[in-house]
Amino acid sequence: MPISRRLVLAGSASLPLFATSGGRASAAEFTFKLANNTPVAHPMNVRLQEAVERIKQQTGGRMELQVFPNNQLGSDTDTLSQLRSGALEMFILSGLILSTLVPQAAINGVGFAFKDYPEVWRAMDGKLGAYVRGEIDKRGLVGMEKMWDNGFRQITSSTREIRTPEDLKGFKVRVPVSPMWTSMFQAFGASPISINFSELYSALQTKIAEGQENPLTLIELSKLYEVQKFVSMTSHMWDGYWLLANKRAWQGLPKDLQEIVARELNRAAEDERADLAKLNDSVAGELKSQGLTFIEVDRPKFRDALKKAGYYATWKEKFGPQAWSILEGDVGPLT
Ligand code: X2X
Repeated sequence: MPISRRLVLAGSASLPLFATSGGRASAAEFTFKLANNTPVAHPMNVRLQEAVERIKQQTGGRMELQVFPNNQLGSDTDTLSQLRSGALEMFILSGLILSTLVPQAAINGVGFAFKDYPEVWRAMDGKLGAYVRGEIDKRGLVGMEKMWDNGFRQITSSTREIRTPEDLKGFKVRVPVSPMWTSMFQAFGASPISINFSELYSALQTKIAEGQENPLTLIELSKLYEVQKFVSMTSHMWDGYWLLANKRAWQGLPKDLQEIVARELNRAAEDERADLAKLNDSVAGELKSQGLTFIEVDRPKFRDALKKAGYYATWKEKFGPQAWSILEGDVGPLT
């Protein structure tokens, strides 16, 4: 295992989830592996584990899901390849990273598009989500109906304090591997570096990147506060995860099992959303006590900077009129 991954894993307090089901022969008729990038203690993995139990019970043991959290099967980029080839049956992946395969899946990441969670869920549980799922389907994958929350993203730094868009000029910021992220931080005049989440902690520790951006919950659970000093509350985009299945694997499941698996995973996603909504209220206090300095910013100024740089015009063009009008139908005019 590369050193950087060992560091990330050493940062998580618990054992891998699959330890509970591994190490013995499975009696199940169907076994799916399900990967994700969040730490074991993240509500995603807590709620997945509950869904695993419910699915096992409701299928009378015919269906077993084995959960691999924390990028245990590899970086997000590698894991997406495994999902496409069928080496892996299920993967929970940010729509923005998925956009390297399904370009329209980046649409929820348009900067400052959503003002709050009610607006997010109305869109993603409604027309916009259905539209993206249709695009996912065209690429040989299946997207479950309910997205999982990652959150509104905030910028952290170990060097400078980001207070205004100008402070981002030349800022060496790690971004996930996705054109949407690179383009946004280029529009701010920063120097974005694409790095997978599995390499993030060490990239910050060794100062390959000065900063990064993630929701507060992940900053806490991945212990990024150990290697960062400041957090600027930009909420510059909302990021969520699609629960994806390899289409051949999914179609190989009998209909009754498909129904149970989809229902229970969708229910787990809704539970995870509620967990994160609660955590949002408490996690800032914890991060402060761990030494992170919070900076409140004037968000419209950041949005104006993107507008001036032509960011919205570029993405309107890339997504095309159909997708853009669905998004604007949910959030109001963007350009
Ligand atoms: O890679 C990230 O920063 C993360 C964990 O937030 C995503 O999955 C996009």
